[in-house]
Amino acid sequence: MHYGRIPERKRDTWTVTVGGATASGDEYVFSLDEVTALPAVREICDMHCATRWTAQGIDWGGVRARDLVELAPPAEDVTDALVFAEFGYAANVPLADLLSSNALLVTHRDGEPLTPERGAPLRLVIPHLYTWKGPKWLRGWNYLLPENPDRGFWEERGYHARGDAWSEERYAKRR
Ligand SMILES: Nc1nc2c(c(=O)[nH]1)N[C@H]1C(S)=C(S)[C@@H](COP(=O)(O)O)O[C@H]1N2
Ligand SMILES: [Mo]
Repeated sequence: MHYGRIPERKRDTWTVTVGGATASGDEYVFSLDEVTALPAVREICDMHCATRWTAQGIDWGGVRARDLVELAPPAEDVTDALVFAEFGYAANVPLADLLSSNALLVTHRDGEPLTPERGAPLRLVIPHLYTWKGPKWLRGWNYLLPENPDRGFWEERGYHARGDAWSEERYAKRR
């Protein structure tokens, strides 16, 4: 389930851009081959959508998001990332969650390449966060400094900045 269209862009022209407050100040652009050259990992986990459905035992294959963070490190003060997809979908993800060993840049499901519908060629999966924190058709992220107000698609509409599924962090608190 997602908002909007499914992109048709080809695998060989797909890039992943890491920018915003990087340590070097540079923006990094990776080809899909560079991303998938990172050590392969496979992980079985559940998906929790904030609208209260859960899908159990999904078998994801990909690489660790933290391995890409290592190639494109954030500046010292960075607390969060705005992770974005093709066509403007984006989600706020705390850096600590992006660095968790379970945070995957997924290319496969059940051992097969992702289908376009499921986010091909690349999607972010962070199992302990609500699924809206995992953009399908991932195009990269921007590191955010604490004073940076950039918000994702759902965060802009009142949803939680972290979105931990086990603490049921669906909505941002009103002040
Ligand atoms: N690009 C993009 N990624 C997205 C979304 C979206 O609207 N656009 N929806 C999110 C939400 S709310 C859910 S529940 C899951 C659904 O993933 P599925 O289609 O594999 O079930 O995708 C997430 N990733
Ligand atoms: Mo969702």
